[in-house]
Amino acid sequence: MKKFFVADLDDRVPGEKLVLNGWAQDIRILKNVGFIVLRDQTGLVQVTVKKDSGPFSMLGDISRESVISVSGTVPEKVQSKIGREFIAESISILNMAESPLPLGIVDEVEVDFDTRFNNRFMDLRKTEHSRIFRAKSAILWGIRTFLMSQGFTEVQTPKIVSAATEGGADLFRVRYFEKDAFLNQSPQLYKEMLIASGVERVFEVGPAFRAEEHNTPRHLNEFTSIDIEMAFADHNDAMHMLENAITMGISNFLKTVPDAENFSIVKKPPETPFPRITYEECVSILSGHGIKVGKGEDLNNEQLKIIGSRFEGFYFITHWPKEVRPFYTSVLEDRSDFTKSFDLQFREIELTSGAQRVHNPQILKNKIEEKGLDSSNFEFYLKTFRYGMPPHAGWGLGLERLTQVILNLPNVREASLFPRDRTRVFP
Ligand code: AMO
Repeated sequence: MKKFFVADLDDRVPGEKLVLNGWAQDIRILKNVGFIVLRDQTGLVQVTVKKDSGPFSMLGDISRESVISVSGTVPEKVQSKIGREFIAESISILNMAESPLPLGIVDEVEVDFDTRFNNRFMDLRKTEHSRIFRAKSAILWGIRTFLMSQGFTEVQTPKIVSAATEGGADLFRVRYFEKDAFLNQSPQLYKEMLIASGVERVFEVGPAFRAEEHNTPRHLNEFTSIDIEMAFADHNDAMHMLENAITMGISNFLKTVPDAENFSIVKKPPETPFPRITYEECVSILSGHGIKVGKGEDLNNEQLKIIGSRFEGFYFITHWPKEVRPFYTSVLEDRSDFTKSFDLQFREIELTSGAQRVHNPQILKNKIEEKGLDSSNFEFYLKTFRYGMPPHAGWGLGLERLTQVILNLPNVREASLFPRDRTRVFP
């Protein structure tokens, strides 16, 4: 049905006849001429309706945001502040929008968060909101094509599961016929099991669910996790893969999304390697600020702000203490209190966790139990370690947080189409 987008007008020649479809964002009727600002996913055009043309008399019937189809011609000279113009010959209303609208598209008034997200389909008609998802899609595409080029296979693993991966708390319980099951927090166990299946490099892009009570600008209860796992690799190999994946994601976004460098704070693909700092170096920097971090303690947001202020953009914090890492993380050979793990950070925001994994089944079983989990629930996973499991490493990257930092969005919810948070499971 649709042949041309509004932006295609930029390449058409004067006098050419075509049909444009879209939403009537604004309608103005003067004595001798009328104007419709027509919008589609590529932008805006001023549709000029002359008084002596057929459609002039129907302009008064078109409500804002109605879906219309306009047949007309490309003008000799564009005379519109919008930068694009189209002369209407006939207009048909494909679907009339009700009035008043639940949310204005052109009004400058500040709309509260709940009104926006309760009417998200309308909210996304604003370019400044819809372009976030074009950016997110382009970033993901760049990462995906990079991983494919490195021999990774994209996989899909179950989201209804029987065991926790990131610790026992924060699980959404679901009724699974006569049993209880959970929504998966991470594809962790499955991506590792696939390493045992002989697929040496896998990645997955899928939803992850966390029943976290946090109500912060960084937390969602459902987010998109980009996960990789690679065989015969350590934490350094995984970090290397991550910094290149991020660079390719940003580079694809800047190359393919119109106007990208104007609404992104990242104006060019970051240089690799990203800076690296160890957890112990962070602790000593913080102690220089009079802040004492207890043995094996995680770094909080305020502490990460101090560390983040030392870097321009992305940086890794490596070698976290074993107390703050999950059971599947392997430890340093010479200092077993510390792990072969890393977080990728942008300022104080954590974007990725990753590590080299434990691949010895007995050590893994002990570590599951040390974390207070019941190892019998993990038998399906432990079994895959007993018949030839290579050393392996990987990471999980939150796509909404990555989009948030690249576009400098104040809240991660802006990077989720229909966010799920502590109080919102609608629409
Ligand atoms: P982790 O639990 O650190 O690691 O999660 C990985 C990344 O997922 C994102 N993320 C979130 N994004 C929005 N809201 C949340 N509530 C949320 N929780 C996590 C973050 C985070 O860095 N299995 C490991 C990964 C691995 O080692 O491979 C894991 O899930 O960007």
